[in-house]
Amino acid sequence: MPQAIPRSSAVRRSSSSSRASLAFAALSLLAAATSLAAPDAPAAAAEICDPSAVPIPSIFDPVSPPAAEIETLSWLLLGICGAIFVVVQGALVHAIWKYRASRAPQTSSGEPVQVYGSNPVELAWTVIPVVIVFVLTLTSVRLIREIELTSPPEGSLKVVVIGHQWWWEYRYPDQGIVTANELVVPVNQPVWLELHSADVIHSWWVPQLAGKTDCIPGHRNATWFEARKTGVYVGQCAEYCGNQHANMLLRVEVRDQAGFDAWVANQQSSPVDDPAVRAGREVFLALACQSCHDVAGVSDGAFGPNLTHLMSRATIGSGVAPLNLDTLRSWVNDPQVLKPGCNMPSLKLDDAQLDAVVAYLASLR
Ligand code: HEC
Ligand SMILES: [Cu+2]
Repeated sequence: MPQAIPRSSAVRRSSSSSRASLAFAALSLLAAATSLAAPDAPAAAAEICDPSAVPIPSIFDPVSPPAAEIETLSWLLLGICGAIFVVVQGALVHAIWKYRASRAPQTSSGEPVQVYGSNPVELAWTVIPVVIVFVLTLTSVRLIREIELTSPPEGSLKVVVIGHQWWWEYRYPDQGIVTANELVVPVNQPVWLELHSADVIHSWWVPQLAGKTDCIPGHRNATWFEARKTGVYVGQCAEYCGNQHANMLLRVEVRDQAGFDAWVANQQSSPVDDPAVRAGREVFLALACQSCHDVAGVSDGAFGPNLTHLMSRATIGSGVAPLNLDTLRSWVNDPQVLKPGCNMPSLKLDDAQLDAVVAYLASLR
């Protein structure tokens, strides 16, 4: 059984390929969902779902203290339940064998001898479960107290998470950053998440970082994690929230401090204003795009994802496909192809408009 990981020490670097089979199947589900949903979409989805590209989200490969403590408790639970299983099944097999009909002492009526009441047995099956439940209660309460903090850990980065049907909004109030779908954080710094919802209940769950926390309309929830290893960690919306629930990928990129600072500086910069793509910006402003999307200093729609630094993201449509010119064009032409049922309509642009808008969006680095 792995050791509990103290907050200050490095998280065990396990190569978890042998445990990958235990990992939950979010990624393969995602792969299935996207390929079923999008028969003629650009060949794109496979890349994100390639386990060699992103680690399979597994509670057995924690890289953050809350996730590590959950793993420890899970092993304890599995151990106790496994022992109960062995004892109960063992007693059952033993009884079946020992008291089989051909060997049982028979009474004159042909019935086996009936035995009523046994103090030792009744005591055993009362006291032992009470002790087990007591131990599990205490360990669970201790864990909840440790990982469910009521205020941010010292020195934490604050991020507001807003669940939308069917994408994630991330706001960094202290940095003045608003972005979507991809959370970027520094390694070895606590991250304090404040979770909200714009519509229905969603649930934020990146198994390698922390436990599930719901995003509830009209209610503020909070959770935290501290990634101890750089890399990309993924998860899924964990509360059914409508038809594109399966396409709310959670993607967290943990960077070293310099990489994070560079990301922050880029996000804080004004959107690129390239004269070569002004025509596209005009189309963007002339159509309904601007009423749903925010591009800092250009438009201030708030219904859809912020597009100010769209191309700094690796995926589009909350992980439904990698972000590149093909998927971007397909998306703007008709988002319903890649993500059927999503809340962006096709605005039926003609080819010239489409070229112009895509060129404009592609400039938003
Ligand atoms: C009715 C509101 C609405 C309009 C109008 C609209 N969008 Fe969207 N857009 C959305 C929503 C909602 C999403 C998120 C969909 C999802 O991922 O489920 C989105 C997603 C996007 C994305 C992907 C962003 C990302 O990071 O995944 C791009 C790019 C985009 N829209 C561009 C446009 C352009 C260009 C136009 C105009 C031609 C436009 N949108 C018009 C609501 C709108
Ligand atoms: Cu959701």
